[in-house]
Amino acid sequence: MISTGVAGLDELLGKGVPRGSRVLYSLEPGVDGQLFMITSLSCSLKKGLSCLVIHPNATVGAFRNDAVTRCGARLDLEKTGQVIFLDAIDRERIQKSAKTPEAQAREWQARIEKICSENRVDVIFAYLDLLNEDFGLSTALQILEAGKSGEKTTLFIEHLNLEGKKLIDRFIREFHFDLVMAVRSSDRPVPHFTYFTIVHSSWNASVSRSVPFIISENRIVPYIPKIVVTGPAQSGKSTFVATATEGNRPQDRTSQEREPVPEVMDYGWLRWRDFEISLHGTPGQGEFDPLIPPALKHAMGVVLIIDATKPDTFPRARQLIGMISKRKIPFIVAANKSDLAGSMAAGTIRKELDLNKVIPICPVAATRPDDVHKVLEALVDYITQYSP
Ligand SMILES: Nc1nc2c(ncn2[C@@H]2O[C@H](COP(=O)(O)OP(=O)(O)OP(=O)(O)O)[C@@H](O)[C@H]2O)c(=O)[nH]1
Ligand SMILES: [Mg+2]
Repeated sequence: MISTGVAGLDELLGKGVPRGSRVLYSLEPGVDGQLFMITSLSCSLKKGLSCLVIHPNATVGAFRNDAVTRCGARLDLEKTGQVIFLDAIDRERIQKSAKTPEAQAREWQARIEKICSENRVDVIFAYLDLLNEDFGLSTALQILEAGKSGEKTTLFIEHLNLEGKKLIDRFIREFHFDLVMAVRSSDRPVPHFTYFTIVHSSWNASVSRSVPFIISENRIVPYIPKIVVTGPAQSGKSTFVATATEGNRPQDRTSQEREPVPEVMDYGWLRWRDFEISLHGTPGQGEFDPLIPPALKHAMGVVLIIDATKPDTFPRARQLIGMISKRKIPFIVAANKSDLAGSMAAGTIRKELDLNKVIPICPVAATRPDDVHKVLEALVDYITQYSP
């Protein structure tokens, strides 16, 4: 397997992409997604793989500067003989020596074939846009395929997608890419939030995922800016937030990345697997009810905590379910205090709360870290589900 180096992505794919795959990073205009390609390149170099970078838009020097700025000190293209470049200067030479587009395409192909036959090339990182402009999509891809004569050469391509879903479909159906990743932005539930979306994976058809992320300190960080923890009074909300965030020091996110939290609310931050998550716990008493709608605004998911030993609090729980459902926020029910005698079974709770079968109900004790993490896992799984 070849690691993509992107936190969260390798794990979803099953340790990376199989050798010999063709991978597309499809960037939506206006979305800062260039770090995906650079991260994968940097990761391949660190693993000692030999790489060919095809970057007709810029010179090697400009590419290197840009990569180092984006990637911090982590990308060292200088010292190794591990990277070969075809850059803007090569493009200029090809344009001078071959007059027609057909001849130029043949020249590109010949150069790539020559490099790949004279050197070991494990991974090719290619920037598609200018080749696409010069020769059209099919020919541009054919040129890049020239380096893949070795079955085990892996090809990563980045392009700026100006045509949307129609073009993504072509890469899947017409050009049979193994992995198609869209880096896109969405306004729901959080304005301008960016996601990386596995639109297609040939070796694992079941991974269709969309992961919210931010770029922090030159890294791609899967990030869920807001999960709301709510429920009737005394159900265990504060306990849940405290257990979930135990041992995690709050990260200083800028105010743009995280909204201010009223003092009566519980706030906690945690790193879970590759995700950073912030939890916002609402107060239980009815007097704070006006805080709940603003708390639910821009929430990516909700944990509804109920006390499974107190059916008399269920009418309040139903009221909260109404508020969450109205906003179409993914939510999960944590049936708390399952450690106590007389706690109700999930099936009974489902009936009492009139809950649809798709809503998960987890019996938990909010005091136990394992239980709390099980709830977060189920919710993150739910939040990142994606149907193309
Ligand atoms: N046995 C048991 N008790 C729990 C559990 N979780 C919370 N409690 C207890 O339930 C009571 C309420 O817990 P909190 O976490 O303060 O509940 P809350 O929902 O934040 O309460 P309010 O903010 O006042 O609405 C406390 O006495 C907790 O110790 C649990 O898993 N098992
Ligand atoms: Mg509380």
